[in-house]
Formats: sequence, structure tokens, C-alpha cells
Amino acid sequence: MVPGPHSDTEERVVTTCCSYDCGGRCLLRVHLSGEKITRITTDTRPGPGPKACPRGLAQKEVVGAPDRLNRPLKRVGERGSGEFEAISWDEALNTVAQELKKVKDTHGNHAILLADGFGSLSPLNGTRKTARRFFSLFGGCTITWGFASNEGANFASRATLGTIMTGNTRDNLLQSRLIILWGWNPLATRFGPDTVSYLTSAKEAGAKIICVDPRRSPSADALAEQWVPIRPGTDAALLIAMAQVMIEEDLYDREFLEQHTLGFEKFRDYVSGLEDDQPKTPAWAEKITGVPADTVRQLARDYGTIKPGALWASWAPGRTAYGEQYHRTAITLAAMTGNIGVEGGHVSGGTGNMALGMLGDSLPIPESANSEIHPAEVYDTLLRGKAGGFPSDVKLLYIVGANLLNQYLNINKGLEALKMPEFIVAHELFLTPTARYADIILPVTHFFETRDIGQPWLGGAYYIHMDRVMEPMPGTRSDMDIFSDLASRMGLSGYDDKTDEQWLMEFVSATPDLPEYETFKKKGIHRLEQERPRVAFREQVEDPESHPFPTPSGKIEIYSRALAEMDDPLVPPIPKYLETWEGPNDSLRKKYPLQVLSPHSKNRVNSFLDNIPSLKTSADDSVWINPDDAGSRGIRDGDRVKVFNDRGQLVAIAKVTGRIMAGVSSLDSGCWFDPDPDGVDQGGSHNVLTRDEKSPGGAFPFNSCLVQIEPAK
Ligand SMILES: Nc1nc2c(c(=O)[nH]1)N[C@H]1C(S)=C(S)[C@@H](COP(=O)(O)OP(=O)(O)OC[C@H]3O[C@@H](n4cnc5c(=O)[nH]c(N)nc54)[C@H](O)[C@@H]3O)O[C@H]1N2
Ligand SMILES: Nc1nc2c(c(=O)[nH]1)N[C@H]1C(S)=C(S)[C@@H](COP(=O)(O)OP(=O)(O)OC[C@H]3O[C@@H](n4cnc5c(=O)[nH]c(N)nc54)[C@H](O)[C@@H]3O)O[C@H]1N2
Ligand SMILES: [Mo]
Repeated sequence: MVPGPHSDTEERVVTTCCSYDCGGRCLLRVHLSGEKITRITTDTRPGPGPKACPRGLAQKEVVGAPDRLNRPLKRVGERGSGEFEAISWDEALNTVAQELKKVKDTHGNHAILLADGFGSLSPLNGTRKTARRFFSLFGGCTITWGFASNEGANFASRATLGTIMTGNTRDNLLQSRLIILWGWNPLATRFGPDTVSYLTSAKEAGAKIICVDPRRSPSADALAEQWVPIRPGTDAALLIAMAQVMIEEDLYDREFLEQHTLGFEKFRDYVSGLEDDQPKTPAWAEKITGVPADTVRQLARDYGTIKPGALWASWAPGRTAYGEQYHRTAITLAAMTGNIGVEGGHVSGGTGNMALGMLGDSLPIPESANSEIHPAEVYDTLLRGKAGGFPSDVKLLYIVGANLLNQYLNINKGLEALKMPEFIVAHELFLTPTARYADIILPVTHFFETRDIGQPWLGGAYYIHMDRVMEPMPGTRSDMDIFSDLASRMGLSGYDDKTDEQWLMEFVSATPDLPEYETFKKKGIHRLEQERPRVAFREQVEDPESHPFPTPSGKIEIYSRALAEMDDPLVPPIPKYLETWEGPNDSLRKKYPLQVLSPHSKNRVNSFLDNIPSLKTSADDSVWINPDDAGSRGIRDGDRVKVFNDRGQLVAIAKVTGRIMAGVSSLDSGCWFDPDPDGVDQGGSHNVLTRDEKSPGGAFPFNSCLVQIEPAK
């Protein structure tokens, strides 16, 4: 090993934080003896703070994983066979540069499809940022639009509130007297490292906490006094019936509606049945949702009277067909109860990030050079191209920080589609199911091997300086470095004209919340002093005259003219309940009677970390099934079962539990796809089951999926 700058006996602690796609951004103190990591610790101060979870604390195992890629690889066997040979960086980058140039010259920029994910979300080394910066210089390419996470929420936030920046800092929850965890399981998904700590304090201070979820999630167990099971994809119906009760019993805030919203009357006419002869009563909702009418009434009375109340409508219920409607309705109810812009209230939506000076801003992709597709259309685009009505004939697929095949809809269609491009390149740390399909794999650094800034999702009121813990593993290069080298091989100038520290200094000086760079670096973590919580839309609500909402009307648009102009019954101008495909009423249920959900795993970040042994052994990768559904199928707890529909099949271990409602089952998302010779996925990747179709507003319907389950042979 090349001796590092530090002697073997010297003890050091380097501060950084995770950079991947989780709302955490937790403090990691990496202890080193010489160049060796001895242990990783985190924030130990009592009370809320950026305390790391087992995933962050396992990064020693990740950075030093024996299966980390450390040589560029060139495919030698069939695509997907996993047969590669190591080549030099020079050969790898020359090949990629040649292929890019060839495709651009022969077919134009649009023949290149960039599939960029969020392997890293950091402001400097972020996978999407580094990739889009390169393709901007390159003159554009086909890119994807729509966030897998929360496109339904983003659509609803933009239409209703005019922005996706709807988050509050978590201390706001201390003021809430009612908190509804609606499809939200922060014990696993975090949404900022200190969320659960604040929720626990709110509970201790007497807040009533209710959880609406088809599963009694760990958060329901630990935090809620009431669990309301609901059929997946029917949440908008429950919310609308709650509105009906509030209107009938006069439990809504007329003054707030009058002052701050547009179009409530039209919504009221729909709710009361004036519009379509169907009053949206608790009895109506009971039939659709499975929630007893009395419970619907109680939820409406609670939310209408216990103030302030935080209805935290998370994203999973919106990752369904027509999931946009659930988010639009939740925002409408927050307005009806006057819980927007006030402490202790909450308006669900996109969330957004803590603001930071941006790298991409100075170098936008020339819009004209791009065409855009939704990720749900990637495989159809690859398979059918322009002749099939899609915007491009893709010849080259460029993958950066995404486990596309595993994490996007309909893996088996993906397998066919990935045969189509002439050339596929992937930047990766590991040989993921997607990377196996690449022709060239470029091995990248781990975030311990670069410098950056930790920027939490809106909610975490701090920044972390991510110092470099160690030299890059020999043979690996950062995404920044790879694109910079590619740019110069292709004669494109201006990709990277600064050192990493110079870039960081620039971000820091463009961020009023942060002290001067050297001070920030020395401190490692900078907590923002706040006298009171940051609450979205506080100004709009406290002083509407000078602060209109950023919508066309300046109000919260319960009725949206922009949506009305789309003239699409599936994107109505007021929020409505639209029956989801592959939901409880789909006739397909005769063949595939169970709705299968895919919550996010506490031990992974999407699919990242599935290959890390200590995390894998303590993950719960079983299929949850209700005792009634298990009994009628002859399935016992711990049995191997087959989960299948017309799109695919997987095998997993059954967990028979009353913690999931009858008619629904659940399997954590992110297990790596591992097909046997018959194409049955032995890895348990949920997306062998999902349908690749986007919801009209762009939501990804991962949770609209019908299956059958039977004992595996
Ligand atoms: N069935 C189902 N599917 C889902 C979901 C669901 O709920 N159900 N959720 C969806 C959601 S919300 C999301 S956000 C998507 C996420 O889908 P993806 O964006 O594909 O996310 P990951 O699985 O985290 O894959 C990120 C990859 O980046 C790699 N990586 C990590 N760091 C770096 C780096 O610095 N550089 C590079 N080049 N690579 C890096 C990791 O090894 C990993 O393979 O999945 C979606 N898929
Ligand atoms: N540990 C961990 N944390 C993560 C991630 C991770 O992979 N692991 N991923 C991060 C990312 S990329 C994202 S987008 C977020 C995702 O955050 P969320 O979307 O909030 O997370 P999920 O785990 O998919 O779902 C939360 C709960 O919703 C329930 N649910 C599913 N469908 C429905 C429905 O139709 N109705 C109702 N009422 N409930 C439903 C599930 O049972 C689950 O308990 O988490 C982030 N945080
Ligand atoms: Mo996500």
C-alpha cells in the first residue's frame, strides 16, 4: 500500500455525513488510526440532533467492501451475463468519448439518454449535478423528468401552492397538538435525523398521534395512539369524506378559506354531491377505503378541532395511480383547518432542500437541445423509439448513480429494453443489477473519498462540512473527475476550472446562513440559530397583502385554472377521488387479489447497501401477509412464497402478521434483482411486479400493484 500522509499511530477524527438519497444527512465522525478507519461515531449530545442510523455507521464496511469496483470494466460476455474484463482508465474513457461522439455525429444529441439518479445528492459531487453539467457542455441529450419519490406531491404543490418548497423545521412539531402520520414511517425513513426525537417529545407533551397506513408500521407502534388501516390508493376518498364531515358539522375555518384560498365552493359542491349526485359521506368512503364511517367522522372531528394540527401526508400514498389527487386533497384539508403558515400546523407537499449556492446555476443545460421523457417511459422509448411515438431513438444510454433496472417500474420489460441501445455506460461503486447491463463500467469513489457539503432536506436546520476521510481507493475516480477528463478528451472546455475546496468556498460564500469557509470547516457542523421554527408560508398567511402565494391568483388554488385548461378528466381542476388502476376495485383482482406495497427499508437507501452483509442480515425482507390471506392459501409464517402477476415473479419469506390489513401485502423495496434460469427473481425485487405507466400528473405508481401469493415449491 502507498504510505499515506499520516503515521500509523496518529489518532484522528474526520467529520462528514452521508450523501445519499435519504432525508437524513447525519453527522459521521470517522476515527482513524493512520489511514485505517477504527470506528465511526455520531452526535452524542442529548436531545435532537443529527444522530446517524445503522446505515451511516456501517460506512466503514461500504467504503472498504470487498466487492467495490476498482478497475474500469469492459463487457466481454452477453449483456447482463456479468462477464467483464478489467481495462485501463485511458481505454475506458477513450471508448466512452468515441461512442458519445459517434452517436452525436450520426444520430444527434437526442439519441443519448441520460439516466441520472441520486446516488449522491451533494452540491458538488451530486450524481445528477455532475452528469447534467457535462451533458450541458456536450450540447444536450434526452433527459428524464419526474422524481420517483414525490412527483405526485410536487405536482400538487405546484398546482395548489405555486412552489414545491413546503417544508418546516422539525421543532415545529413541538407546537402541534394533533399529528397525523399519513403513510409516513419516519422511524425508518427519517426525513431529517431528528424527526423522531421531536415526534417523541410532542407525544410526551400530550399531542395526539394517529397513523393512517395499511400497515401498522414501526412508527405507528412507537408513536401513535391509534392505527387506522386503509386500502392502498384510496386515501383521497378518506380525506374527501373528512372534508364532508367538517362542512356538515361546520368544523372548518371560513375566514382562512376566504382570505387565502381560491375555489373552495367548487370543491364543496363536489364534496356535497351537488356536482355529481354523490355526497362524499363517511359511508361512501367506508366502501372505498375500508375505514369504518365512525372512524372517518372521528378523524374529521379531531382534525377540525384539535389545533394546531399537523397532517403529515407523506409520499408513499402518492406513489400510486392518480396519487396527485391525494396530495391536492391533503393540502386542501390543511387550508380548511387553517393549518397552513402557522406554528404546529403543516402543509404536506414537495418539501425541498435547505438553500445553498448552486453549482448548476451558472451552467444550465441549453433547453432547446434536450428532449424529456418520464422514467416510466424509458423502456418503451428504448424499445419503440420515434416510430412508437416517443421523442427519441436512443442509441446510447448513460447511467450515473442510478440502479435503474432495479428501482424503476417493470424490471422484465427493462431486461428486453436494455438489449436495444448500441452502447451503455454506467458510473458505479458496485456491480448492481443495472451495472451488469453496461458495456463499460466506470468505478467511482465513495463519499468518504471526496470533499463536499451536507445539505439536509428542508427540515434539518444545519449544514455539515464533509471533509475527505481518505484517499480514493486506488483505481476509482469521482464522477466530477471522470466527467472533467471526458470533457477534455472531447475538446469541451470549462467543466471544472476550480479545486474542490474552491468550489466549496464559492457555495459557502453564496449561502447567507453559513459562516466564512475556514470557520465552517473547523466547526464541521454549523447549526442554525433559530428563535422559532421555520414554517412554510408564514409570511403569506401573516401578511397576505405584501406576500401573495406564488400561484397565478396569489392564493392557495383549491380550484386551479391552469389545470382546468388542461381539460383532462384525470387531472381535474379541483381535487377529486379517482379510482386507481390495480386498486381495490379493479376487476383484475379476480386473478390477482392482493395489493402489494413497497415501503422503504430501514437498512437500505432505496437499493443502495443491499449488498452490505451486516445491514442485509438485519433487514426485514419478508413479504407481510395478513393471517386471513395466509390461512386461505396454506401459508405459514416463515414459509417460502411466490409473489407474482403477469409481469413477473419473485420468491421471498412470508411474515404472517396482523400488522397488515387483509387484502394487502407488503415487501420492502430495494432488494437486488437476482433471476434464476426460469426468470423467477430470487432476490425479491418488488419492481418485477410493477406496471410501467405514469400517473397523469407524473406520479410513479409503485404502490398500485396487484399480485397473487402462493407457497413456493
Ligand atoms: N417498488 C418500488 N420502487 C421504488 C420505490 C418504491 O417505493 N417502490 N421508490 C422509488 C424512489 S422514491 C426512488 S428515489 C428511486 C431511487 O432509485 P435510484 O436513484 O436508482 O436509487 P438507488 O437504489 O439508491 O441507486 C443509487 C445508485 O447510485 C450508486 N452510488 C452511490 N453513490 C454514488 C456516487 O457518488 N456516484 C455514482 N455514480 N453512483 C453512486 C449506488 O451504488 C446505487 O447503485 O427508487 C424508486 N423505486
Ligand atoms: N431508511 C430509509 N430511509 C429513506 C429511504 C430509504 O430507502 N431507506 N428512502 C428515502 C427516499 S428516496 C424517499 S422518497 C423517502 C420515502 O418516504 P415515504 O414515501 O414516506 O416512505 P415509504 O416507506 O415508501 O412509505 C411510508 C409508509 O406509507 C405506507 N403506505 C404505502 N402505500 C400507502 C397508501 O396507499 N396509503 C397509505 N395511507 N399508506 C401507504 C407504507 O406502508 C409505509 O409504512 O424515504 C427516504 N428515506
Ligand atoms: Mo425517493
